[in-house]
Amino acid sequence: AAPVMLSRFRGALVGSVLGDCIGGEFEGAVDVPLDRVLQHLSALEDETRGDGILLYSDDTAMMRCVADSLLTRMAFDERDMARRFAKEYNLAPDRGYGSGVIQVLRKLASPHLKDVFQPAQAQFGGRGSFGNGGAMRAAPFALAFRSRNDVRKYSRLGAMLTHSCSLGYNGAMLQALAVHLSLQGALALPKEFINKLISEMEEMEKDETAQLDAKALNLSDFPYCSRLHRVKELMDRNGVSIEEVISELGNGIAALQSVPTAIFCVLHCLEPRDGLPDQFGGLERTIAYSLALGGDTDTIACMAGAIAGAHYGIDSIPQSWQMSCEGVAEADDLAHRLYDLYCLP
Ligand code: 8NA
Ligand code: MG
Ligand code: MG
Repeated sequence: AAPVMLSRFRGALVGSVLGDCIGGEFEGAVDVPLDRVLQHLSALEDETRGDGILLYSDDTAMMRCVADSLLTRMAFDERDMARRFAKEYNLAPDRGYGSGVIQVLRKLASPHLKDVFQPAQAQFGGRGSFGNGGAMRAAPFALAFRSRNDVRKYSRLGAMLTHSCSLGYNGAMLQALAVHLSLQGALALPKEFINKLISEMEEMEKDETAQLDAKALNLSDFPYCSRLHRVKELMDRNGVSIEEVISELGNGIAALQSVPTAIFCVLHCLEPRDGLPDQFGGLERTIAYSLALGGDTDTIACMAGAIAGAHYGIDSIPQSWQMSCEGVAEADDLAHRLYDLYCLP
């Protein structure tokens, strides 16, 4: 089983980087025809293409900070992780960070800061960010910790360094748990996979803070659970259109409008789909489909890529795609090292 698990670890982090790099092309686009997606993807196979390597964005920059911190400290250390976020932002501020999170990253750079969770709590009039920036970087938590309890606990805390609204950190936990289950092969039974995630989120959304945040934002109670129920309905429906997926699940920068969407992309693409090339494997289908939804394409493809990569493994990822994206070798190295950490007795 060991080589299978290593392949899944590598698939998760490389899949995440590919989604970010390849998805960047359509970030913020309202309407992305499938033709354009397939054109963009087939250009990756052309070694003579002129426009060079596809760069990664904030999603990968922060994911690397999470992985580096967990590896160096061999545990979750909030001060170390916060310092890495701040330092990375300072070195490369133009990676496409959300306009709110930049203020947090600047405050985290201060050596006088006592409580590293405080800057995030001050965001948006004290409500905290509900953006998907905690979720986009959550995959390494699933690779660093064996116990599901630890994955829950530390993915939540890791997200709270920038996203203190429960919609933000609960989205990050959902993403980490989806990767955790996928690493264990749980996508072999898709119905059970989604049911497990629903019962996980039921526990989290019982929380009083989660209930209050949902009310304050005019959302129904148990917002993640209700989205995941919609995912389940869409899984059962034949010939579901892109428009339906966007209107039922969303494609935006809020975690609530993108984490369940990414999970749906993975589930929907477990089988061949009309409009996607027959020669595509599941990971290629998942990334193509995520891009065709438009909206926050880099982040949705990054999250879907991590979950799908954990399921299909590194060998499912075309070499030409890997060679077209910045940061793939580094992500692969982090995955190897996280695997060694995971295997420690
Ligand atoms: P963030 O914490 O700055 O949140 C992103 C945005 O969500 C904010 O700038 C606000 O507009 C809005 N927002 C979040 N919380 C609240 C709130 N409580 N009240 C009102 N508005 C709120 O950044 P992040 O780290 O969560 O990043 C999220 C996304 O932004 C990522 O996808 C990242 O790639 C980036 N990004 C997205 C686009 C795009 O067009 N989709 C463009 C550039 C950057
Ligand atoms: Mg980004
Ligand atoms: Mg994005």
